[in-house]
Amino acid sequence: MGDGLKIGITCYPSLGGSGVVATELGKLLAERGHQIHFITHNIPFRLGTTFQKNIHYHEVDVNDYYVFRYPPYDLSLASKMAQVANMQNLDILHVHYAVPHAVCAYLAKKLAHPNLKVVTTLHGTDITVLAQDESLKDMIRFAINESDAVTAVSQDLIRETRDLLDITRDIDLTYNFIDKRVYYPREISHLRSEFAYPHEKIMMHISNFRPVKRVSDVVDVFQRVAEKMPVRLMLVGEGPDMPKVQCRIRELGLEDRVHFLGKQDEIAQVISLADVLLLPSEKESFGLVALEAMACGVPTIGSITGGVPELVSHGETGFLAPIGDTEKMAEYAALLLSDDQLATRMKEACLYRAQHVFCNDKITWEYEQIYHRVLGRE
Ligand code: GMT
Repeated sequence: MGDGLKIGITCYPSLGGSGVVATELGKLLAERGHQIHFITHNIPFRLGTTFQKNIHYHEVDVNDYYVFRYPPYDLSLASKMAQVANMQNLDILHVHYAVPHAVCAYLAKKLAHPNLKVVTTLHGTDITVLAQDESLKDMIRFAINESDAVTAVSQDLIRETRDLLDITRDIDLTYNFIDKRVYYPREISHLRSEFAYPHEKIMMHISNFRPVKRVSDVVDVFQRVAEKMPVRLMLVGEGPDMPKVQCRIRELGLEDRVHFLGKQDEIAQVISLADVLLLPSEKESFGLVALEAMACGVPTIGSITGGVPELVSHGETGFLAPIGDTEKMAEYAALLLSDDQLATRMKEACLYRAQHVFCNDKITWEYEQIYHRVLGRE
């Protein structure tokens, strides 16, 4: 096992980019010889079901004694973290998403052996939404200040954390990453013909269809482009705004040109079908799906918000416009989809940027440096 560390990872196992990043990081660290212990209420969905060396899973059981109106998940989690830390002699608890995980890790650290260190990774809404809630603000600030290291997925999120919580401590920037063995342009010509004729271009949106994603803007951009050229829209994912979006598509008479794919697991394969990804979000601290698209050679047209401008290089790997400016986004989309040379140039730039700036080896190494630093083993 050599210099391998023993690392407990806690995340939301069943939804969102933060769970994906935490799980993929755990898998990569395990490949590098670290012992990884997932401490979650369900098996993280990206973990898969096959046996993987160096990966362990510890399920958090919540006590639902009849006096509880709300079973105390946070206490069960903290207690499980401490048990696993002691039983496995963990070096690090790495928690993804501050609420409640960073608070639970603080409690666990008090209960566990004295050498345990806590690393907290902030992902976005744990700060941009929850830290605005006065009933949680002080608790989040406390847990961040008490962590041995804190990382955030974009410069913008670091800035917002400082502004909203008045935090002055160091926060490390660790961008999200993709596994380049999984995310690369797939050979999908056989599939593409199922959705579009050869002369048509494919626009795509992938999200959880929450209001923050502004999926109505996706439809608006698509309608504007469809007036000028033959295009199809593929919508991937599900969520609360889906009925509204379906209704709008019917009102506009666009049903024949829109494909609803629902939730999909093989994202690299699905994204490879697209000529452009649309991400017009109101807020996005990073925008993992735009990175997944970039790694498959697909440019993104997105909004200027949060960490998106740090990820999508305007004019090089996609285009950015102000939030809600669907006219500008449609203009960029039409430009990209009608100029093959520009599309090829952008595809190459996407592949280069994904592999050099956001590749798994680089970011995993950065996390390892942080672990070694907090353990005083630099
Ligand atoms: O907002 C979501 O879609 C879920 C949320 C999460 O906790 O997974 O996403 C946040 O974390 C992702 C992974 O770091 C980022 O790519 C998303 O941009 C961020 N979402 C927001 O900031 C709204």
